[in-house]
Amino acid sequence: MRFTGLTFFTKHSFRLAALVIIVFSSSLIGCSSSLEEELAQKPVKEKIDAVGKGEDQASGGKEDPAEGAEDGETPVKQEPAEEQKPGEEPQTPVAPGPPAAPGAPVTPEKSETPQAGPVRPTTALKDAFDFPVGAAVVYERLKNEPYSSTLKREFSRLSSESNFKFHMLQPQEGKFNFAKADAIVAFAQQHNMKVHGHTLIWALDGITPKWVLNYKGGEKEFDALLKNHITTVLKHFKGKVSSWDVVNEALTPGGGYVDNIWLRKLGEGYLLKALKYAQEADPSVKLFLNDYSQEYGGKKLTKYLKIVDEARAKGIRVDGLGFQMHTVLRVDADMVRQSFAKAAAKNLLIHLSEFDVSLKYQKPDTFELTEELSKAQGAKVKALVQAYLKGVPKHLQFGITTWGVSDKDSYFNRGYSNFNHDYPLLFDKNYKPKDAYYGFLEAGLGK
Ligand code: 9MR
Repeated sequence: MRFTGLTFFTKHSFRLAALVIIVFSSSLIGCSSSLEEELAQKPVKEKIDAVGKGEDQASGGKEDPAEGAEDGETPVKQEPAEEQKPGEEPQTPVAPGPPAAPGAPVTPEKSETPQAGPVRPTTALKDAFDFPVGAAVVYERLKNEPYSSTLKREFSRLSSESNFKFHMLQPQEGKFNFAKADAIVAFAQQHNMKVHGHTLIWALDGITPKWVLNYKGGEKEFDALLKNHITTVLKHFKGKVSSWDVVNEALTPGGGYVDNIWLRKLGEGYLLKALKYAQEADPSVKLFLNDYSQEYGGKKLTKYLKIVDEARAKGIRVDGLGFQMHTVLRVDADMVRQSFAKAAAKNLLIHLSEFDVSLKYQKPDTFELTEELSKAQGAKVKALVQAYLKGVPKHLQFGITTWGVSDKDSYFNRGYSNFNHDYPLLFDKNYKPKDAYYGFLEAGLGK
């Protein structure tokens, strides 16, 4: 029996989970928002990720059952829940919500609008900045218009939502499949874009292929497995992919190590091993540790900076930190600036690696974008990009990557039943630039 995406959720379990999360979140929102409270919302994020993991895992890295569907993603079906069978994915009831920032420290929204008058700048995004402006793509969409022409016109770096992940590149032991990732690289090369690889390891069992979870062996065998995957992938993309997230989401908000197969088999040192193997396989590539909610400062960021010190003391390179920046309107841009500055002070490249500003959080499923919210989003995007420009010295500005291109293809708007009403990105569902786009652009143009 094979699960496809969310097929195992009954309407009942889905609603129940949604209710629990809404009640839980509301109770936090009602309090004055301390950092600890904010971080306590992590379960929402984990559950969201589990949805995605389920989707990808279901395809097992093989041809996606939805291949040929508009965006190549697994469509949502709601079917009766089933018992988990040995070897199958756990059935985590999941309610959607924004991934990282729900409890982020709050500043009152400014009513400032991103554009002063009816005349909008016409510069392409990629031409407004000295660093690459990226978008995370999905292989299946590259042939779609206006997805493809928007990418070519506006962006100078590609990342990928999933096509470079472990389960996609090595779905079965020793059988690497680079076809989709290679196609993304070819598209990028054809259009003069850089490629950022996301991600060699994701520190969560839900996204790790079952063959790895079930792999027989102890430390020595898992060490060899880790080394082989990283070495094979980096050598394959040598000269084509210039930077990598080596490990994604390794830490809990409290700064502990996320439990996962690599931690259990290799101990905390797996993170440094992964960096070392990557460095050995391709010394020219920039190596990142990527995570969410570091932008709000706190224990996670502190721990990453400690890990960087530890790595460097051992001669292991960490070039940069990826701040995902899946965020919401309430986030305080100045506090985010301080987090960037703190990390940059360690001489780390700073990548805003998965930028989007969700609007739907805690709104009903019928939520629609209003002009007022669109303007507020534009102002927030502008403030956050300015925070990046101010907080990160020029030579450490690695770039900003949005997680998708338009609201139509945002991961918020697919795969989640009754959840196609978010507007987190720079382009609307018809690929028309939004206020968020102009906010981003104007920050780059210094307006
Ligand atoms: O957007 C990605 C979604 O399409 C995938 O199904 C999911 C699991 O592979 O991963 C999503 O991307 C995540 C990224 O890899 C890490 N940070 C959080 C992103 C959103 O969940």
